[in-house]
Amino acid sequence: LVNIFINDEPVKVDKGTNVLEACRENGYEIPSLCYLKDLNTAGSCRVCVVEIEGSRNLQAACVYPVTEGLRVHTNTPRVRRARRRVVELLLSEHNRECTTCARNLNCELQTLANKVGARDGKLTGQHRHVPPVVKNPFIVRDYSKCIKCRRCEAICKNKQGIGVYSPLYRGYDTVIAPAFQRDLGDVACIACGQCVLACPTASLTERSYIDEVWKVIEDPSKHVVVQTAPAIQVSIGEEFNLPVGTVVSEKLAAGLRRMGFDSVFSTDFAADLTIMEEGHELLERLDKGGPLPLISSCSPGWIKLCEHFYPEYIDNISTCKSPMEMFGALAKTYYAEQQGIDPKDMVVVGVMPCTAKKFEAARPEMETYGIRDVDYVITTRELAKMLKQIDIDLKKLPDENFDQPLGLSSGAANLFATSGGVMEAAIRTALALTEGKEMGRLEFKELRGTEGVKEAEVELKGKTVRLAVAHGTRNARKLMERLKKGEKFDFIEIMACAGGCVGGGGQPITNDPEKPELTMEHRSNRAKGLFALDLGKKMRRSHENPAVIQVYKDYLGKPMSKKAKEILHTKYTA
Ligand code: HC0
Repeated sequence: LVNIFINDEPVKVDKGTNVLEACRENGYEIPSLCYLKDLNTAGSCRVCVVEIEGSRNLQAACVYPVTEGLRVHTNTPRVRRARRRVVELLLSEHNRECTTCARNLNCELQTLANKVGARDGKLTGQHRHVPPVVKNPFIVRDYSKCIKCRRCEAICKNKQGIGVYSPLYRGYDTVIAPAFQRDLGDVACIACGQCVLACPTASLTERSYIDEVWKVIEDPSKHVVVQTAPAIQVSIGEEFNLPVGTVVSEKLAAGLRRMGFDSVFSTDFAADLTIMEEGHELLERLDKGGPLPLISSCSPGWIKLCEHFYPEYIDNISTCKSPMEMFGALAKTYYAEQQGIDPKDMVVVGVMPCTAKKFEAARPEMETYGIRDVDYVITTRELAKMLKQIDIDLKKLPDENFDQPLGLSSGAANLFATSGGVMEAAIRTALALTEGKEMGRLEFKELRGTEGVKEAEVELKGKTVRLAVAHGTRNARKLMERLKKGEKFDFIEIMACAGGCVGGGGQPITNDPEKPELTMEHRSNRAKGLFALDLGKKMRRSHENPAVIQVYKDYLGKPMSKKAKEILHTKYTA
């Protein structure tokens, strides 16, 4: 520990920490815009300036290390004036359409301007008025709102291990963008949206489909089916001031019904279906000797990573469509047939914690018998906005069930949204199927938790099967490099975002400069809600789901049947 003085108060802080962290730990809410703990310490925004005794200039607290006896002053008139001026300068070139902005009331710059009392009277610089770039189906870039904090660059490079952003040009003309300022859809971006989570303003936002979804809901000629991903039930509560990880499945069903969706289902049902298909695919590949390892296919960011960086492993990816796509395909075939609805009049909307799901829904591979599987994907944030638009406070809604049959799910399905969950669900079923009886073991703690790459072994059909789980593409790349060096695994789960889908780029964004939503702690708290859901269910294995059993009986025959392959499987080409 190191002894320092903050505003003349003696405190002990960890050696190696910076002044910003030291102050925050001791109750001083030093503002920041560019700083992200362990990810971005550029010291570029200068809003965290403090006075350090013995130093002539004000210092950026985020890059100033603590040393024995250091004396810091956080609230002198000079500090207050400087912070206010810095924010006013940022505002002087910022597109200040705050009232109509996607991040209105949830913008760190807006909050900070209010906090430091910025009024911007005299500083009317050259505002940027370039229209937002709306070229791809997942992320919109608005350069007129970029404050060049470079958090997007830091998270993409340092956390995801990709690095599509860098600063281009100089001075006022500087932009943080992909090389040659190409669109994110034209570079190796995997659409994960972690940059959207990190952006303090609305310079990066999801491509919103709110208006399109209201339009189809209002169209009486359309039967609009909504499916919500497993992660939504433990995260949307945050948008309504509920504690992180609060399970709101039943209120979610009630809210969606009140929005006017014709059928209110859950992607979790299709997660169970995925286990049936992927479990059988694994057993088939183990029997036939490959291609192994089988690698999970539900995370579209991971698929994109594989296509860009590891095309030689495309055949290892499971041919199963993701649960979201399986759901859409089944809704427009089986369910449409059951209900006597022309699939052309059915619209499937996915509510996902993920921006890459918007990309996935638009992929040419994702259609069945010439009809698109999923028509629109909206994020957790977009759904919360829509609910608020119609005056719904989610926490005050009554509990209602999802519609049947595509709304029923096992505890295993709920786990899909957490890292290791797909693997745990698959192993539960694979063990039970190969042993010919229900196996006692349900929980695989070695596949849970925050470790970047997790490994385990199970005995399947008298064979030792090596399993690996990676989350966050930086960790995924480490695992893929091990494969390239010749390490052997049989089954791998990869999720593009740290923590799995609970940490997706479409999840709630706080206005807290410490960005808790980027931390594993926050994401693990969301996952706790899913583990509790699983634990509370009688039905904890996917193959026990009676709705899934019925679909096979009525329609698909058996897993990996010709029909199942036509509807539920696909093939990627790099
Ligand atoms: Fe996921 Fe999924 S678990 S990818 O994270 O597999 O987005 O929540 O919906 O499709 O089920 C996201 C979450 C899904 C899919 C499921 C899988």
